[in-house]
Amino acid sequence: MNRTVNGVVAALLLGATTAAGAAASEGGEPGDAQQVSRTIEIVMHDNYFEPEQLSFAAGETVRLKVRNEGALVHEFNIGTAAMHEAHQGQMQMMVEHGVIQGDHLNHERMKMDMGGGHTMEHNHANSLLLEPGQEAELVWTFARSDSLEFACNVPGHYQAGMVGGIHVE
Ligand SMILES: [Cu+2]
Repeated sequence: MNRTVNGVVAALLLGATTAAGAAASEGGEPGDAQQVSRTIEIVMHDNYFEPEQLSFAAGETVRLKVRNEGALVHEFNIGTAAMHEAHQGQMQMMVEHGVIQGDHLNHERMKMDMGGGHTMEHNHANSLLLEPGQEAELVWTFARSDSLEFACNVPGHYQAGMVGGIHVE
């Protein structure tokens, strides 16, 4: 891999770090499991979520239990439309580098050193990346917002309808 490509990847990962930082102020922040008021189950399909809308009270801490019942790798990500768009660039790189391979994740390639201490690992407080059959959860405290969405940013999935509204009041 040449330096130019490394530079592009590092820039994308830095961009993603900024987007995740924005999540803490725009969409809320990782919550304390002791404060959870309820558990919401979300199912991923190819390519939509069930349910398609979520509603929370501002300041509410919930457990979001996400299960992938589709045949493809899917993401669950809390953010604004602009944050999702920025993250889609990074997910595109993960596909181009063989980290996301349709129905599975290549964990070896995830650990690949991209230069500058960056890897292709998908570690974001506001997001889960799941293979078919996998289940995981996020504990999240929602901040008041009128522009939040939950979405899958695997290339093409958001555009195919894998996005839902989050209403926080
Ligand atoms: Cu998806």
